Order: sequence, then C-alpha cells, then structure tokens
Amino acid sequence: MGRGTRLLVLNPNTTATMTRAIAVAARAVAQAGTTVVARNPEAGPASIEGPRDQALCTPHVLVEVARGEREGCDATVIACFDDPGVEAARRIATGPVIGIAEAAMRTAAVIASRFAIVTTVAPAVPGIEELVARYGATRTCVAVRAADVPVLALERPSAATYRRIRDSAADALRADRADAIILGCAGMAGLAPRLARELEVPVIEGVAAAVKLAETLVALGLATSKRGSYATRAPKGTRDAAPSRQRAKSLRAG
Ligand code: 5HY
Repeated sequence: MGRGTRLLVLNPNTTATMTRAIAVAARAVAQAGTTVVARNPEAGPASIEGPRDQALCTPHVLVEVARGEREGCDATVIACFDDPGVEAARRIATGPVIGIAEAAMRTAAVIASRFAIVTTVAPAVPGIEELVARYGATRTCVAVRAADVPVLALERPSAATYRRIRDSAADALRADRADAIILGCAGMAGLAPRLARELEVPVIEGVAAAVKLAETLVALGLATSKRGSYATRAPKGTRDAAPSRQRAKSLRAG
C-alpha cells in the first residue's frame, strides 16, 4: 500500500485549544491511512470575527501553506469559515487547497435545495455572504444567521451557547424554510451530531466535509491547475524581503 494522504489542517487563528478541537473533528472522519497535520500560525488574531481579522491572518496562512507543502502535505484544509487566504494559497500551492466554507456549501447543495448557515457573530455575516456569492450558492443558501456567540465561547460551550446555536438553526428551518443547516464556524464542529439529532435535519460541518473532499481529490490524483488564475510562475523575478537590518540601512542610504 502506498504512503497514505498527508493533510495539513490549518486553523488560521492562533488559539491552540481550538486547533486541537479541529484536529479531533478532522481525525474523526479521516481514513485510516490519512495523516492529519493540525496547526495554527504563531502570530495573528486569536479568533477571526470579520474582515479585519481575516486580513490580519492571511499572510500567516500563506506562510503555513508553503511550509506544509515543503513538508510533503498532499492537500491543505483551511479550517476557518471565512475561507481566509484560500484564493491566494491556490496561487502558491500545488496540492488542492480547500476552505471549510466552500466544502460545506458544495456538500450541502448535493443534499438540500435550501440550506442555511448558522455562524457566530454579526460581523462575520457579510464575509460569509460574499463566499455564498463566490461559490454560486445564492439560490441554495437561503440565510446566513449569527447566533451571537463569540468564536472563543465555543471552546467550552455552555448550555446557553448551545441553545443560541440550536435556536438560530431552528429559526432558519422555520422562518427561512431551510432543509439543512451548515455550521458556520470551525469551533462548532463538536456540536454537529447533537444538533442533527435534535433538529432532525442534515447538519453539515465544514472541517469534516473539507477533509473528505481533500482525500477524494488526492485519491483522484487531482491538484490545483497551474494555468490561468492559479498559475505559480510569476511573470517576473520575485525577491524575498531583505532582512530588516539591511532594509533599514538601505532606506537610510536613500
Ligand atoms: C472560524 N472564525 O471558523 C471563524 C468563524 C467566524 O476564528 N474560526 C474563526 O466567526 O467567522
């Protein structure tokens, strides 16, 4: 048997306990032969709750994607529901790069003609709505609702936190006539089985969906196309940033 698939599962925020929870969710569904390398950057926002956090985490996401590829990872999962840096990462990576929001939306579209996304806080909603449009899901995604739960409150969700998420999902089923629910935060991964049981509808969790999609792409021998928008060859030579000391000197020299 050849070596199994090696997946980088990258939590873009810097909360290591959340990275560990994401690793548990990824390993729960990964095939026996798949190695999950779960990581987060050393620098960047502790949680990503809106466009500014997303911008701040992106450079660190790219550094970790490049590192994972150097270490032989076959594919990368970016485990944050804003899919931060996915497009840019595809321009530097050779293996597939999968955001959990895209994996969840494409999976949901196969099993439901109407699905809703329940995420954390209101500032996260516009960015997710942009992803809905980018992934061509404006017709199938009938709502993006914030449960008003901070990302880091999901670390040890209280009964009240769980209830907020469940009630937002119930509202989407009733008021938005959704037929399925997507959990709009990697930190909600552990809640999927209970929510599915209580709501009695399919609950799609992005980390799991992305891990299985990554395994499928690798098994099919499919990697990011290096033509067109994901081409890696820069039209001109690129230069690494000079060490800051040297840069300061050259600036002083004028
Ligand atoms: C996530 N933030 O999955 C997103 C969810 C959100 O730190 N991990 C984060 O609220 O956008």
